[in-house]
Amino acid sequence: MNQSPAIPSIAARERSVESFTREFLRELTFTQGISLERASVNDKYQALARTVRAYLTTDWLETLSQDKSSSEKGVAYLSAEYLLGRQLDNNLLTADLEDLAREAMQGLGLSLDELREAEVEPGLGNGGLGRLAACFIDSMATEGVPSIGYGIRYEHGIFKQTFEDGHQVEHADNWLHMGSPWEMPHPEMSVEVGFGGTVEGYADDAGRERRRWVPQWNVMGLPYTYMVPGYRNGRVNTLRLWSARATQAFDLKIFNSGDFEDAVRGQTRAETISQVLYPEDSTPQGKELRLQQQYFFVACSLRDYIDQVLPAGTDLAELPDRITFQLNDTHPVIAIPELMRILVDERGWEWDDAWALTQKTFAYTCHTLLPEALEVWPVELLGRLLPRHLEIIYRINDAFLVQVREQFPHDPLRVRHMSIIQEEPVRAVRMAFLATVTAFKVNGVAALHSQLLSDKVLSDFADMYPQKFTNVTNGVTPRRFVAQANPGLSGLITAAIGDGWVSDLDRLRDLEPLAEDREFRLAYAAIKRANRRRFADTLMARDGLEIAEDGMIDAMVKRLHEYKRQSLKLLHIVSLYERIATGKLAIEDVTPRTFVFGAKAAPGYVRAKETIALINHVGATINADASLQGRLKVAFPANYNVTLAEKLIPASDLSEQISLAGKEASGTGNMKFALNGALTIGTDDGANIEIRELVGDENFFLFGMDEPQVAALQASGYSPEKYYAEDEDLRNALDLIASGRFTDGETGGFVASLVASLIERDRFMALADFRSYVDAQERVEAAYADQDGWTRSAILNTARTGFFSSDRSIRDYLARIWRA
Ligand code: NBG
Repeated sequence: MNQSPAIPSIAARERSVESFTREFLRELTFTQGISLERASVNDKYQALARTVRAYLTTDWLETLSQDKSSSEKGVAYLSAEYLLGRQLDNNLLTADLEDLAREAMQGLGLSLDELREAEVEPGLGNGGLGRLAACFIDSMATEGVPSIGYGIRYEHGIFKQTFEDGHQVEHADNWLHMGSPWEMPHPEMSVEVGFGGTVEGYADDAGRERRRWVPQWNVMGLPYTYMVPGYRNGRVNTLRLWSARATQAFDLKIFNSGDFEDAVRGQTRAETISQVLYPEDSTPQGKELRLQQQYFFVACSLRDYIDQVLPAGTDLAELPDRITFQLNDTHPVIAIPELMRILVDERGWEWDDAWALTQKTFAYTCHTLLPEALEVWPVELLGRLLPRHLEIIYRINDAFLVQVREQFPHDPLRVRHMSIIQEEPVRAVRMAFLATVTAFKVNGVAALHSQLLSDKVLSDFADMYPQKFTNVTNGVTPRRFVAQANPGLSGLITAAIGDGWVSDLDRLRDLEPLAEDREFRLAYAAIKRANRRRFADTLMARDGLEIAEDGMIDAMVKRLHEYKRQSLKLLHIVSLYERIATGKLAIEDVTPRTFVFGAKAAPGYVRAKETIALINHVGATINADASLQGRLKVAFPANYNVTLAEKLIPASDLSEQISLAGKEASGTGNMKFALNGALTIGTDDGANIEIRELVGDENFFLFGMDEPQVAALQASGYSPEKYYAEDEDLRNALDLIASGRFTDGETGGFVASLVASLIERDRFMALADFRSYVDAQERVEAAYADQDGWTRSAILNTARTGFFSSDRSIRDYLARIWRA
């Protein structure tokens, strides 16, 4: 056998402070060209990050070569978003380098904590879906799954948010302007991707009718590799993000003729593709550039997988035994016709063989229940940008509809409902249907969600292919969201039950008896307080916001969306304020609380932006009211992101998960809060249901209608006016907002439009659930009055939610989908 030269290693042999220091200085001096004396904080952070990266590299290279020679089936996770958060802390933790790095930095007179604050988080995702992808790649590495994540290296991630007079203002997120030390460009692995043009028919040598796509323009996909270390297990997987470049920097002929702008036009068009992340979550915008992004990254990824990851010469017929392409929502679904095109047009396969293989290769995860969130692409646009792919989709649909007619012979309506092509209001391709028809498995992301997918959203498909549908409840990585974010709690847990929980979160169960141990409760409560101080310091440093020394931290952090019902939370706060102001409630009887909001609104989502403005105005009024000082406070730090979440979640007492039942597919913030010992006030929605089942009714504040009740109310005709008329507190709260009390007397504009939309339409039934919510908040106050009892419940939340580790999600994916 051919022995390849050993991969150079600084890892196992040289885990000493001296060699770490030497590596660090080498990076600073020779890679970055700066001396320690003259280096800025950012320079030192970059050198430190590169040093840590160097320690990971050996294992990464070994993982690559090991996976190449192994026949174990792997996973390619296709996702348009990865909301990674900061990398340094996480890599120090997983590679077990924290102590070494701290000592080495100390030896040089540097502070590790100061350097880690210099990292700009890569915000390459909008919210839950992108953060889930980041948790999943972490867990795939920890669970030892040979896998590769594919996505887009957006030049600009999710926008930076500031407030002006309470209104959201968006700024470009220039996260790369100081360079990213974690990525490695691999230009030699660039891939060319075509767009536009025409399709030609021709006869091949054997006289067979063939089709050939002749694109009109091309771009290059340049891969950037990120390493994804498993938790102290020697595996380091790959995340490969694509950046779009022009195939030709500029047209020399045009340039020489003097038209400089025209000469670089092609370059601009190409590089626009990976310029910016679309900031819409849950409501896709159907823009041409978005489709370009989607096709760009999946075309690069399939090509990369086939040419670089598969051992050379592998017969593509082996594909389903080698890999599953997991489609993270509909964003990468155009990969389906792309694989068909590669097989049929480029490799000369027969259609039926290609289709059989494609159906065994893709699996699809759906992340929504909102009908408006299911992506459709107008036929006109798809045909212009990807003419051959449209032909392929038509052919898939024709064959599929024949099958539907065979199975349901007297049901023309069903055929119409199930067609991959919708006719109204414009002819368009329903990407979720294309994914469902093709994939060998379709999963929802929490038990209720998966059930509603088969019963409602995709019920026709579930009738036809019942065996395709399955559930995998989401999870979160315990490395980032407990071990790293909450070192105090981690230390306490490890002292009590050992450190096995970090990669086997079910072990948290062993904490249960300690809920009855007074010493343990005191220690747990002390950690909460310390986390709270740390969060308060962060808010002061970051936003100049001051919060009270004690009292409850009540947090609602998530994207701003009507279905999530930030407005219901706001009505509760306004109602409290109104009842205190009018003497119905004595301030001494109200639990001191800091209401924390964190939320970005999609820039074009007017109602969501109005809600942000109103929250800020109500907050300003409450915070300025001397009689409420030290009792009630509203904190809405701008630009909520993963970095802030890591400080807020461990400090929180109450977690607000108050979506209208049947609308939140899962939620994952809910899991992070519960693990860190915040009690949930929530509806019977998404993964809240599973949280409540696990922690027990007595440790969870349930309120509101359940999904069948919502459906029944909808069917009987929902009238928000009725609730407004009948509930005095609700009416007073809405009237107070409408009166301009929070908006300097301004009663028109966004105030009027928000109030009217709630009273007249209230699409997500906030008014219907108001009374039940306020009652539940009273139960919260009563429970909180018994601090020791509250801590007991908090401990039980931690002890009983190990199920929500993303390691468990990945094991479920393996058992139910990837190795089923
Ligand atoms: C979101 C859901 C959340 C869910 C995450 C991750 C989209 C389209 N969906 O409820 O709204 O937790 O996906 O599955 O962003």
